Amino acid sequence: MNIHGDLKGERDLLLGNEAIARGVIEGGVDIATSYPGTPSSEVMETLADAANESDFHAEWSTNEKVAFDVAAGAAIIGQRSTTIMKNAGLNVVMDLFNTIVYGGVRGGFVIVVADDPAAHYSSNEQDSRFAADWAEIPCLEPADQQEAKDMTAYAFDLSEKLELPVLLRTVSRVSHGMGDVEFGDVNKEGREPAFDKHWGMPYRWNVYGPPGPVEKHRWLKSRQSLAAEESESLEWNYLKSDEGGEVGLIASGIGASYAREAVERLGLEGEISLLKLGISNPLPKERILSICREMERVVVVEEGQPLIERKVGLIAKEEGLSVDILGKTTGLMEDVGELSPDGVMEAIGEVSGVSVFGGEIDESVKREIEGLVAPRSSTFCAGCPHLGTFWAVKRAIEKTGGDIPIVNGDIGCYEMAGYGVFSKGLDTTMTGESQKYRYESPYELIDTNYVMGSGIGLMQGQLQAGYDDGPVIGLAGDSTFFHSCLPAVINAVYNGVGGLFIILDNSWTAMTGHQPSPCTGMTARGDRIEPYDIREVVEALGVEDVRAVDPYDLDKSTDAVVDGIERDGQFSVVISKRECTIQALKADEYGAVSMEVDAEECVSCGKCVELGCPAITFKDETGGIDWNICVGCGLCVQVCPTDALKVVEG
Ligand SMILES: Cc1ncc(C[n+]2csc(CCOP(=O)(O)OP(=O)(O)O)c2C)c(N)n1
Repeated sequence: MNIHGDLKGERDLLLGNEAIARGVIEGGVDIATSYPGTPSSEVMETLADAANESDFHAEWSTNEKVAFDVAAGAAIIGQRSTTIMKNAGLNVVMDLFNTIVYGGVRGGFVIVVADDPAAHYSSNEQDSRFAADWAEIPCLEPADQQEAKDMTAYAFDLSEKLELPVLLRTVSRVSHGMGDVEFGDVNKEGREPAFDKHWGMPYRWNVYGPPGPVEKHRWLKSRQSLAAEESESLEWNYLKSDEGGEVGLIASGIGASYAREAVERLGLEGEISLLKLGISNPLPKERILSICREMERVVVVEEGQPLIERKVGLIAKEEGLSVDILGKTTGLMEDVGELSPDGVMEAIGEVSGVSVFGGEIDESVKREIEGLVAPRSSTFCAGCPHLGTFWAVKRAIEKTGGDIPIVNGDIGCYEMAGYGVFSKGLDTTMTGESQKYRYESPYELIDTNYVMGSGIGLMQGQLQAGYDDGPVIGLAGDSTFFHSCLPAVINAVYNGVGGLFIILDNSWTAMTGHQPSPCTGMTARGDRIEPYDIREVVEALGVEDVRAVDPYDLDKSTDAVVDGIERDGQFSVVISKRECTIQALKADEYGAVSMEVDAEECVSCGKCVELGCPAITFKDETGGIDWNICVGCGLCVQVCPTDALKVVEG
């Protein structure tokens, strides 16, 4: 996709994230940083491609905090910068995010956050718009792909005008939806980096320098009236008003697209007033009042928690208006999960007294489709090295006496070892004792999992608290290791805790679409560099007990995990290293092999199925192989207790 250069007036069908990337380019960006995370990753993927042709720096940073700090550093010296992250990434940047605003920025600084209502790809459904309120900075919310591009480009101007970072909040349906986008001008103003220590305020870029944080907070407050003026005249806030109606709509972001569609489907065009908002902070108070003064009931449609709804309620109350503000706080719409066009239509229909018939038709189609599609969860790929690691962990736990292990997982492809898709009849009785559960598939192995880098810390807490009913393990992938495990490894060494930490090094940030990790040996722009060797890093951090194994060698991997578990009281690390199968296949690293199943030898024990490889089939009580996806890794051969499975070269 060519999105760089002078394309003014041309149109293309773009993914929302590509549109944002084009907006970044039109905004005249100098520095763009990101850490991968669905649904935001395509923004940097698109920018990294364009950066080779254009004059700006683009990088995948080690984590979102580093990405944020790098971009902020450039903005302080007058460069236009952007940093892009998924919802969870915003939690990682919170410290500087909430503090840089005390002196603001000189070059436009645009923070792009892709939220994920309905948690399609995320650990939570957080509504990142609240962060903009918290930090007292503007938050723009595009309703479609065109707005995504236009608002991104404008956000740089707004940021420079206010001397504050601007948050652009997108959601999965905008980022991953496609729309027709008309390109605009590229801002070609060359900006030379320049540093002025006392730019408009003494010690502008040093929050502790006089006049200190409180006065700098006062400065931040002083920017709010200018932000409010901008909001009042923002071109993406507009009112389509109906003089005589009783019901009004206030809708923001993707909610505005659904609301417009609902009005059309309900045949209410020209009969209902709609205030479409493109900003959640600060709100255009006068525009809001103009609709609230006229209407008896106002429905607020927004993606996420009822942030605008509550603010509108307050604005109306302060003004002494008797209008009813309806939405998620009143139960008209659910405030978990994501909005849907049908759901918004039902809500508007209910308040307007218009019956909704489209919903029933959709339900029957849905049921028909559900009947046709087999229910499936995500699965490991055939030949995934993580399968070998998990088999080794399972065997090692059994070998070391079983007990009641705690396997603290983390975020990456390996998290599937906690999806529990085949779990049946779980007993959830609450007792005060540790409970032992049998597990049959690798999808039941991970016991705790929350956010990136937390597994190794949880492990240390359990050990420091004296857990001794079984082995305690933490695990993480290579990208996650560099993202947020390094301080926790130092913590383990320094505080003398035990536990086994397994690093599943497949050399890529695989789960988010194979972006490079520091182990890949490649930058965002495709330049080759020396990859990090995790063993060297871990040893340099002071870990004495380190083993590196190939997860395709199940015996050695199991022995390494057993050794790690048996190092009672000593922190040990096992690095399970083999390149992600998908990348290895691309590089043609697998020779031609085939697998044989000897039906005579197969005793139908099902062990091969337990491995969890999707290439294993089990038909007519005999293990078998799906030749279309098998890569000939040989893991199942090692698992089969009767030698019924064999790899045949050639
Ligand atoms: C704070 C945060 N940033 C980004 C993500 C998106 N994300 C999910 S898994 C993952 C890392 C996967 O890489 P790795 O740990 O190497 O495991 P792999 O998928 O390669 O097995 C990332 C970046 C996230 N969940 N949280």
